[in-house]
Amino acid sequence: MWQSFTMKLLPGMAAEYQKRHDAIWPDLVNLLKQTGISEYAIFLDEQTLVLFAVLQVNDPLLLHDLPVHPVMQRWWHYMSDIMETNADASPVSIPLKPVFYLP
Ligand code: RM4
Repeated sequence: MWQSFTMKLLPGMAAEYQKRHDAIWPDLVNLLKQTGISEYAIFLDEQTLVLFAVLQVNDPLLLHDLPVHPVMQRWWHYMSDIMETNADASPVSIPLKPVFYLP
């Protein structure tokens, strides 16, 4: 099933955000794949700095343990200087409601 959410980039960080994702850690890719995630894409609204994320996940329950995994924690801390984050360094994230799908 599809999951979608927004995050927020800090001003002036678009190039750095792109660079870090171009060099995404193989460990993190493995973790996301093992969690059943595929077709994960993130788009940037350059006007508002809203990051729109969309991904496919086999079983959303598997996402439960992702936030506490050491690799995820390390990535979130690494990204926390260029994104809006919560106190635990996770990105401020707003889940989006599905309203239309054309298969
Ligand atoms: C994002 C953010 C998300 C992560 C992706 C790969 O910038 O940290 O939580 O899933 O990177």
